[in-house]
Amino acid sequence: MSSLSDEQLKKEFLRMDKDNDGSITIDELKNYYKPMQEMIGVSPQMAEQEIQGLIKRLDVDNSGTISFEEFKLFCTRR
Ligand SMILES: [Ca+2]
Repeated sequence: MSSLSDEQLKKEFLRMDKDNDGSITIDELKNYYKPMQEMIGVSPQMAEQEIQGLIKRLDVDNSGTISFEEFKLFCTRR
């Protein structure tokens, strides 16, 4: 059971999907996570590594972008 509803997931997804085309690109993901990581004092190199790892896990079909389905799968998987 997931504690996040579809609606919450969608909101989170749309926050990252800056151009609202329904998929998150690597750049969009970076733009979203970099400032957060900088805020908590993660070095740019570490941040880059973490983002790359995240993309690998998120982009199940290796399309280079993250669809809402992929995002949802990632967030609801335990
Ligand atoms: Ca997008």
